[in-house]
Amino acid sequence: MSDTYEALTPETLGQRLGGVDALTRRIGPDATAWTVREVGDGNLNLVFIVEGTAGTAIVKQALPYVRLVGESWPLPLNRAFFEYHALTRQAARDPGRVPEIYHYDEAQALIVMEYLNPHIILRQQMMAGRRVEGLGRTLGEFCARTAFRGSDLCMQTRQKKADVALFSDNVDLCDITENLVFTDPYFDAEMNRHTSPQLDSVVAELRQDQQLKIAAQHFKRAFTAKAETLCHGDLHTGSIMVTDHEAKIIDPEFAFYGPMGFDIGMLLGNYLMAFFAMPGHIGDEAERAAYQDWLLEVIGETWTVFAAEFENLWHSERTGILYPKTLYEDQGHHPASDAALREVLGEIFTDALAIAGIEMHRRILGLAHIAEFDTIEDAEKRAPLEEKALRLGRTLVLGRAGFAGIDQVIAAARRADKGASA
Ligand code: SR1
Ligand code: MG
Repeated sequence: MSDTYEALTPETLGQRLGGVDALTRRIGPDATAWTVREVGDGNLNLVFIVEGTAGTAIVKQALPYVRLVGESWPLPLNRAFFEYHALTRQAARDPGRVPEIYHYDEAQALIVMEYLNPHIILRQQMMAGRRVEGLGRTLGEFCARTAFRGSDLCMQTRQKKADVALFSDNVDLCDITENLVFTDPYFDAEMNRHTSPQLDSVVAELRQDQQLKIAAQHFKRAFTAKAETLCHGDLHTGSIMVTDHEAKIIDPEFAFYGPMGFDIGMLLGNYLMAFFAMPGHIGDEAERAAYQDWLLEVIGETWTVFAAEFENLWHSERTGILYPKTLYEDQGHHPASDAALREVLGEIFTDALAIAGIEMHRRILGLAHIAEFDTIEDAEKRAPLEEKALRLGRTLVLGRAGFAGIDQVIAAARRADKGASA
């Protein structure tokens, strides 16, 4: 491949990647026999499924602009570099949970990786009312393992600081989050959109809420400055691929060093939005109620497993500079270690709740919406569901410290769904 970047097309891919051994070994050497389909439906990149006589692979290539918006919004190609480095770290920290990488080409901003089949995007699975066995466990473990093992609780400080420096260059993708997630939803920003006029009054109410704006910026400050761990950075249900029995995590191009509650918080926010959107997807009332119950179980399990796995790692892998065992266990101060763990987990929990609420706001008020709501064509039907999510989002952000545990979050979601105040 040349050193000069050029976007691939289904027509050129075979000729351009036909000499890449790592690919031909997996899918077959005769590139003229490959079938190539461009299937990218995300906001940023090209994604090709490449099928050869011996197998299939994914080729993901960054575009020099935001695909969702077009060439008027340039975006650096180096997001492929951060995705590649994040994937290698996640694979080491939670083996088997991210696609295997076959090949990375920095100049072409492309990653050749495992084709997950018959997996589909979790968001689609949820809209179809289908469950995923063990989803909460898998995601809880993934979030705990990546949060803990990427932090100063576990890593050697030199390695961690080098990694913070490496990922600190992911400026442009962080900039997207800083604006689209933490700021734009809370004022009338140019690229925003919402269901109008149905939501106009609730949107005005939220944008008048000065405490909410302070809280959103508080968490933006945490996003920019609380470099606790390597976060996936965009862990919504479109970044998870599933079968009925398995989940894999994809797409960490937004990776950055941030708060340990960031990924799990974004995920909880997306689960909650799926929960509220269900009347738009499952018509039968009993079936819908059962599926919503399952979504709430997943919320409970994701957090419970996160906390349990984090605790397990606290006891077994606390080898970093923070809360060293020399200061606690080695002095016989086990209760202090347990109290410190509770404090850390408590802070992660409140951070996560606030991030969940902010994520719910930005997906309904900002530029990048989610299919659960957007595919409900009737705005009269969509708006009340979005409003429930907006209101619970506000409660999570402002009332974060008042939630004693995940069961109270679940109870608040049920109340909000019934139309009572969250
Ligand atoms: C302009 S990019 C919009 C959103 O898409 C990505 O998946 C991230 O969630 C980002 O915020
Ligand atoms: Mg993505």
